[in-house]
Amino acid sequence: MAGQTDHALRGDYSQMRPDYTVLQDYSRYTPTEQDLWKRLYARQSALVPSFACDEFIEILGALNFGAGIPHFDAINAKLFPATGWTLVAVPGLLPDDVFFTHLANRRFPVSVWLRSPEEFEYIVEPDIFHDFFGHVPLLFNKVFADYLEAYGKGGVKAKGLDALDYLARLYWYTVEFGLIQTPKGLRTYGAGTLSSAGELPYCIQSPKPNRIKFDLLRVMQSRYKIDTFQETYFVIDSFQQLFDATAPDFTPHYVRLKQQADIAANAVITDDKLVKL
Ligand code: HBI
Ligand code: FE
Repeated sequence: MAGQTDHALRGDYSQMRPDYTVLQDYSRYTPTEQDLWKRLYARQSALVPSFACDEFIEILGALNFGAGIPHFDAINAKLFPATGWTLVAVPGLLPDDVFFTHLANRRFPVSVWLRSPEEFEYIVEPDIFHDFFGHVPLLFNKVFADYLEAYGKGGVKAKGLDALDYLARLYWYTVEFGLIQTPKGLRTYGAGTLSSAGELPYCIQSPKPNRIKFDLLRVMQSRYKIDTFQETYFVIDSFQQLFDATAPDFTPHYVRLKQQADIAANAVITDDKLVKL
C-alpha cells in the first residue's frame, strides 16, 4: 500500500530500531486475529484465479499461508534463497526515504498489525494482510524482484533530486495497482487490487475506470487517489518491460516532469493508448 495518510498512524512505533524495523512478536496475535486472517485469506484466494496473473497464482499456491498469520522467519527461509529478498517487520507506513532504502537493499517492509474484524471489507493503511497477501508472492518472481530493487535505488536518488512524488506515482500505478496483458487476457499484479475483495474483480471487469497502456512519463505525471477504487489503471505487457523502464537514469525525466502540469487521476490525454475490455 502507498500514499500518505493524514490521520494518526495505527502501528506501535515506540519499539522501533533506527531503521524502523521491529520484532514480529508472534505471541501477541490473538485467536480472533488468527481467525480473521483465515477468513480474509479464504475470501481473497477464491477470487485470485479469475483476476490475478499466473505468476502470482502459482507462488501463492506454493506458499500456502492461509492456515494462520505467517511467521516472517519461515517465509524468509524460502524467500532469501529464491530472490535474495528478506521481509522485515515494521510498525506500519514508513517515511518514503526509509521505505526506499529498504527496497534498495532487498528488504521488504511488512506491517505487523492486522486490521479489526470491522475492517473486513476495507482498510486505508497497509496492514499485514495487505502487505503479505498483496506484496509477498511476487517477491519470489525474479524479474519483478529485480524491478523492485531497481525502483528502491531510484527512490533513494529521487530524494536527492526532490522527485519522490514522481517515484511514488510509479510505485502506485505498478506495484500497487498495475495490470498486465496475458495470453488469458487482462490480469492484475498490483498488491492493492490483489488484497482487496472489491477492487480485484473491479480492476479487470468494470467499464468505469480508464485502462491505459503503460508509459513511464505518463505514469509519473499522473496523480492518484488513496481512498477510492482507482479511476485509471496502467497496463504492462511483461515484468521485463517494467524492469527495462527503470534501467535508464531518471534525472532527465524529472526535468521534463517538473516543466509539465500533472495529470488528473481520471483524465485521458491525446497520446493515451486505451486498452479495451
Ligand atoms: N511504508 N510500510 C510501508 N509500506 C509501503 O508500501 C509504503 C511505505 N511508505 C511510503 C510508500 N509505501 C509509498 O509512498 C512509496 O511510493 C514510497
Ligand atoms: Fe502496499
